[in-house]
Amino acid sequence: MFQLCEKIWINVQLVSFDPISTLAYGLLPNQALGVSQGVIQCIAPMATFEQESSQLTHSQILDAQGSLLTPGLIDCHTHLIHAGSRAQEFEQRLLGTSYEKIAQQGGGILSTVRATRNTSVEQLVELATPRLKALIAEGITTIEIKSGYGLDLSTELTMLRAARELATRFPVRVSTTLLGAHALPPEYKHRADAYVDWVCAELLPAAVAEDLADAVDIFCEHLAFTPAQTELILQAAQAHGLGIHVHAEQLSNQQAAALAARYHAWSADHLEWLDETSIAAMAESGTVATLLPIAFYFLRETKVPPIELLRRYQVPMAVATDFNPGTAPLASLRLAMNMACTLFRLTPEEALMSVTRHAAQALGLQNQIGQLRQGFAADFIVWDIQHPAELAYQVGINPIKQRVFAGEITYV
Ligand code: DI6
Ligand code: FE
Repeated sequence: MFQLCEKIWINVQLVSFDPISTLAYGLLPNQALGVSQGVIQCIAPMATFEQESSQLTHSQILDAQGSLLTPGLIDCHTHLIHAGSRAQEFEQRLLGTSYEKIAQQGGGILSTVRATRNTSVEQLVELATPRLKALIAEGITTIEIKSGYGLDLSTELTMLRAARELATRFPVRVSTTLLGAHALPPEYKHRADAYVDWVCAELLPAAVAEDLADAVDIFCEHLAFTPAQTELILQAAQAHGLGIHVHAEQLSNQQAAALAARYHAWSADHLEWLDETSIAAMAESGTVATLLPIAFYFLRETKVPPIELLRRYQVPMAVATDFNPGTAPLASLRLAMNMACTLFRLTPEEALMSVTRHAAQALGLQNQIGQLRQGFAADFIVWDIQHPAELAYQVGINPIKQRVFAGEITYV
C-alpha cells in the first residue's frame, strides 16, 4: 500500500473528519499516512506500515511521534483584498455613530471602495500579503477571497486577478468570489436595479471570460440589495455555472438564506436573523451555514444565530474570519473558532469541523479538501497539542509543528 508513496508520516493520530469514523473528531489513533504527487495515497494502522516497511526503499519516513494531524484549515469567507484603513470609522463608532449610519453617510464599504479604486494588482497583492501570511502561519491552507470593493469593471477584475496571483506566490489554495453586488456604487445612486442589471450583463460575463471567479456573492440586506435583486444575480450565476454564496440575514431577516437554498447555494453566510423555514430550506438543498463570529463581536451584535435549530436540521456549519476592514479586522481563524464556541456555543469539535470539512463544502470542494482521506489533497497540519479541543481553546500561541501543503512541508 505504501510502496509508491514519496513521503510517509508515521505514528500519527489523525483527526480525519472522515464520516466513516465513529469516534469524535473522526479520530484514527496510531496511523501512518502516505503521500505522493500532492495527494493522500494511503492511510493505514501502524501495524500495516510495519509489515511493509522493509520494502520501502524510496519513501521518506517522517516520525510524528504521536502528534495530532488535522486537515489544513480553510477560511471560507474573507474580504482579504482591499486598500485603505477604517480605523477612524472604528473610532467614530466608539464615539456613538452606528455602522448603518456611517454607511448611509457614504462611509463604510464605500470608503474602502474609494481607497481600492485605482490600485494595481501588484499594490493589492502587497497589501494583502501580511494578512495572508498571518492566516497561513496559523494553519490555513485554503482561503476564499471576495471582490466587492471596486464596484466597477476594472477594479472588480483587478481584485480578482490579485486573488488569483496570491495563489501563485504562496503555498495556499484560493477560491475566488465575485461580490459585485456588495454595495451600490455612487455612479448608480438611486438606480440599484440598473446596477444589478449591469452586474449580470457585463461584470459577471467579463469575470467568467477570464476565469477569475469560482463563485458569486451578494449582500442581501436593507442597506444593500433586495431579495428580488439578489435573485437576478443568483440566476446569472447559475447560468454561468458558478458557485453561490449569499451574505444573508446579518442585520435583519430578508429570507435571503431560503432564496439562496432555492438556487442550491454552496453557503449562506452570517445568519444571525435566520428563521426555521430558511433552515429547513438549507437542510433540503445542502447549503452550508457559514457563521462569522468576529463580525458579530466587532459590531457588538446581540442576536445569536440559531445554532440549536441548525443542529436539529443537521445543516453543516462552517466558521470563517470574514476578514475585512469594516466589521472584522482580526486576521485569525483560530480566534474565530474560539469566538464560535464562546459567543455562539459551538463545541470545540463543531468548531474544528467548521473550518475543515464543512468549510470545504462551503466552497464546493468537499471531495478534495477538508478531510484526511485517501484521494484528498495532502494539505494538513502536524500539531504540538494533546487534544484537538486545544485548537478552539487557546489563541495567540502557535502550536504548529509542520505545515504540509500539497504534500510539501512549507511555511511562509
Ligand atoms: N458584510 C460584512 O460583514 C462585510 N460585508 C458585508 O456584506 C462588511 C464589509 C465592510 O464593512 O467593509
Ligand atoms: Fe463578508
